[in-house]
Amino acid sequence: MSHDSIDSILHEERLFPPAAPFAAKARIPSAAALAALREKAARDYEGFWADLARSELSWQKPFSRTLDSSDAPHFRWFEDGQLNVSFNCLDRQLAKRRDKAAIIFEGEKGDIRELTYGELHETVCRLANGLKSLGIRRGDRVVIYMPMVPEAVIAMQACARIGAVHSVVFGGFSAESLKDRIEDAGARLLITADGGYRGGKVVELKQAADKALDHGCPTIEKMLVLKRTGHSINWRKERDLWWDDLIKQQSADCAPEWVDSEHPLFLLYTSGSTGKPKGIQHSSAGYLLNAIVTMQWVFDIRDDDIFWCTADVGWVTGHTYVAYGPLATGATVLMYEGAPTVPDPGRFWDMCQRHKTTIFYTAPTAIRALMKFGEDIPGRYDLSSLRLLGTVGEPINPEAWMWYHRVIGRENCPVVDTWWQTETGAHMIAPIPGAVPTKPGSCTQPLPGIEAGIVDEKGNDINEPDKGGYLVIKKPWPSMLRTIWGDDERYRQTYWKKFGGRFYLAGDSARRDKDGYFWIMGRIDDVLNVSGHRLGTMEVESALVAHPRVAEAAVVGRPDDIKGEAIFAFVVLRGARPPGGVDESLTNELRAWVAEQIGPIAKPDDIRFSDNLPKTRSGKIMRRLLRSIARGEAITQDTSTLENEGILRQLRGEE
Ligand code: 7RM
Repeated sequence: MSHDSIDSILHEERLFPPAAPFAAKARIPSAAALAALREKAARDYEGFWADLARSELSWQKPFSRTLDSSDAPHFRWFEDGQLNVSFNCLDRQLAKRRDKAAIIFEGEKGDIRELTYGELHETVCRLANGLKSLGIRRGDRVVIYMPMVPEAVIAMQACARIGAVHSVVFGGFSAESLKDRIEDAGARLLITADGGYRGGKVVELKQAADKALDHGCPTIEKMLVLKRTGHSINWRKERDLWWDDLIKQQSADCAPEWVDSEHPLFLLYTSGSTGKPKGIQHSSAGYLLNAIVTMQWVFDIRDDDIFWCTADVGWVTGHTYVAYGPLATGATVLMYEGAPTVPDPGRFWDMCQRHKTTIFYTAPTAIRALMKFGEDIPGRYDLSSLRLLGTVGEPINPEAWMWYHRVIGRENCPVVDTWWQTETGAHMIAPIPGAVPTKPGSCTQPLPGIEAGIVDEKGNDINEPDKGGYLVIKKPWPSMLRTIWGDDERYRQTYWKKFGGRFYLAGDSARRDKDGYFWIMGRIDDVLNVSGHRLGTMEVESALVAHPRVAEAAVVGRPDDIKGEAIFAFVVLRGARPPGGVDESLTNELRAWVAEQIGPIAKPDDIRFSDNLPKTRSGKIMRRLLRSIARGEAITQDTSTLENEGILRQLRGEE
């Protein structure tokens, strides 16, 4: 999105102060308490983070140096300390919470399982020993390609326990995407399941995993398979291994592997402006610290909460707010395997009622989709257990915010709109519910210790209210990404080059209103946000041109009521365009092709065929023009420089 479209965005004036009963019990109970925290961070930035790291993390070896910036843009936090993330999530809960539910799981078909901290610890230890028996060691990469079941978290925790680096690949990604990620990470082990249940269907994970390994992935030695569906699958005896067979012979004791603070905890691939996803590398101590403090500040987590984050563990939200943050704070986390509309669109509310969910965190796209089914559906359920609601992943329109607040929260629950990214590891800009009044559509203000700003092209602060600019973070923070796996140059280029290494470039544009509230406007790069999922236009284009009939493709986003953005593809076929247009079957074939190349989330919603793409004389595709066309807007761009002005009619679908 460009900065000049900002004036058209709604100016929201409604203000929701923290409800007195909520604030009275909140961890940060007032604006004054928050101001004191901010003041401490401003006065002594390193001391602020060092104190939190000492009080919130359990260290095997305490650190003495807080932040080392001598090798910027590589920042090292708590560098000489040692700890183990799984110890911090599990072992340290055992004294007080051994019999407390750590995970409450519900499958799409309604099967329910509860794992206490004691049981979770035991299973994680068994699997960790199992991984060691397969020769997996500190620093080795393990790819996890699983349904949304407790074993996905167990696998992540087991890796953390032995210092192996996990890379979770979302179960909705195709064999091809899985293969690319395995190869980029050079993983030795793949952990998957025979399948999972989602949207009333079986997701054939093992089949996709077989296909990925058949076409490459030479570094993979073993495939560990969890039995979830019990359906028949192909089996390679020398390579494949059942999860249950591996862990049943293992001891339930596994001493944690103490690692340095900076030891990589995980890689997570995310889309950028090229066709190749970036393996975002996170640290151990710094990552966990921000996961913990945001659970406390933003979610105000308490021991009696039932915390439900609906994100899949394949996304960063599922990492920080399913697998790590809730466990590291001793919370009970609710995990759901399936789709929000199975068996009907009351599923989420039914689950909130049955499990007495107190904190509910989901994506705007889900809220908008469920909103369409009307208020009667949530009205049938008792949602009185809820005390806090959250959103993440994309801008939430004030209308959806108000609906969430009124219909789901019964005007009793603060709504926290949390801005952050795969790269930031945890919330960066979000309301602190007992202290910060909220405005529908704004993620409000940066958290204490996070120096977010909005700057112009030169990197100068934009202080004028409502004027858009680049969203940046001006100081390093503990959970920031450390690099892009295997491509440090891209790390420097993507995040640091634009402002000469002074600021972290988030890739979003934003404005700040007269009260200092942040409003996220959208991406400044070629990244789409489809239902809160990041997708590069180049990724979809590369998938399209890999099809034998496609010569060229250009992909843009257009606004969509539910998904936020929809994918619009302009395609030039090889050879002459068939007279009378292209038949529907090719459109369907290309959509299915993209689903196979990347995953169903990347399927173009519209495909328009033309003889050529609009290019400047230097050969650049005129994306702004294509965006206008995809949105059905009048074309205001100057098209006189177009090499081939005559194709405009085709692109508009008029021929
Ligand atoms: C957590 C996550 C990151 C991108 C980010 C934004 C957009 C995320 C919000 C948001 C407006 C929000 N990680 N985004 N949260 N936009 N308001 N509260 O989503 O790496 O997958 O995506 O998502 O564009 O840069 S992510």
